[in-house]
Amino acid sequence: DESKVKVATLSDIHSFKEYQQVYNDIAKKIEDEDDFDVDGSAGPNLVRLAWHSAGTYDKYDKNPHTNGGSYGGTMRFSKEGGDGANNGLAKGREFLEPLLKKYTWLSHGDLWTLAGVVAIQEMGGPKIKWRPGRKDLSEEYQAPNGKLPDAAQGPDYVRKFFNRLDFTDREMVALIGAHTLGRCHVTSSGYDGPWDFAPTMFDNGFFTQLQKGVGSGEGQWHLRKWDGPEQYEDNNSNSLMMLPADMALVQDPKFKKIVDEFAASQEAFFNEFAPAFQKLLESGIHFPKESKELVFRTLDEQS
Ligand code: ZEM
Repeated sequence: DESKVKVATLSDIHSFKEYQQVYNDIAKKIEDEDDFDVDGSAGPNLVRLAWHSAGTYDKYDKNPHTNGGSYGGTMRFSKEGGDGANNGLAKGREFLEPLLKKYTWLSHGDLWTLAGVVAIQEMGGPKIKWRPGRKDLSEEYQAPNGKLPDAAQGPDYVRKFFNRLDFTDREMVALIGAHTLGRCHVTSSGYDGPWDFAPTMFDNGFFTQLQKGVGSGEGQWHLRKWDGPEQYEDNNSNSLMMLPADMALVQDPKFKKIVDEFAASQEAFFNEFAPAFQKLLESGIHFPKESKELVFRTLDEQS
């Protein structure tokens, strides 16, 4: 049954030093390959890879074959990897492939979640506690398609979606704050553009932009006129974007209060985000009591 399959296996776990070495290799590769995407860094793609590997989890589904989560690294198979929501992530998976060759003991789930942690920390984000022990599962464990969120939806959908993953309002608002990173690619999602002006910096920029809301004044948001999917564009530069599901966070009064708090205080955002991201990456996995939370040093801290 469920409680016996997705268990972090302490016997296969390596030393902190070895995981820090994997961390460093990923961080250096991000630094070296600075033409990965329009904005340079592979970091945003790797954060999205970590999130999509985990965000399939369904707490209401007790069947380990279908209830998703990052444990089994099943996005490597064609059904889950081919879910439209995962368009663009093959690039991140290929980027990480050499690490699997070098560290043959590392599972896909551990690698992809660790890479998300590396990317966030190296781009200036908070320290994320991380635990190893995921194991590759066979293709019978692929999450069904359609388990990742629909960007065209509003507040009720967003709340219900993240309740399925067991998150509170504060946690879900904080998690979506990861849209401070990266951009939408027409070729992947059909949407277009970045959310803030520093897409390779993990800060509270998503909230300071979003807070301005929809309207006609300076710095506010209007619907973009184009033949792509419905998205918002900012009045000042016409170069930033918001998804309908982002705008949901200022349409719902409970969400809006939290957006205001995170826009006013990056520290409040980081304090909420770090444990929520750890929880996301550990969704549906049973960690034995003795499993240690690892906190990695950034490349800067080691130099
Ligand atoms: Zn995203 N996200 N996301 N997200 N996301 C995109 C890109 C990125 C939603 C969504 O539809 C989209 C979370 C939540 C939600 C990142 C991290 C996290 C894109 C653009 C879309 C359409 C993909 C493309 O075209 O390349 C929706 C509807 C969400 C919830 C309601 C959470 C939670 C995240 C992490 C904690 C990141 C980093 C990107 C940028 C990727 C890149 O390649 O630049």
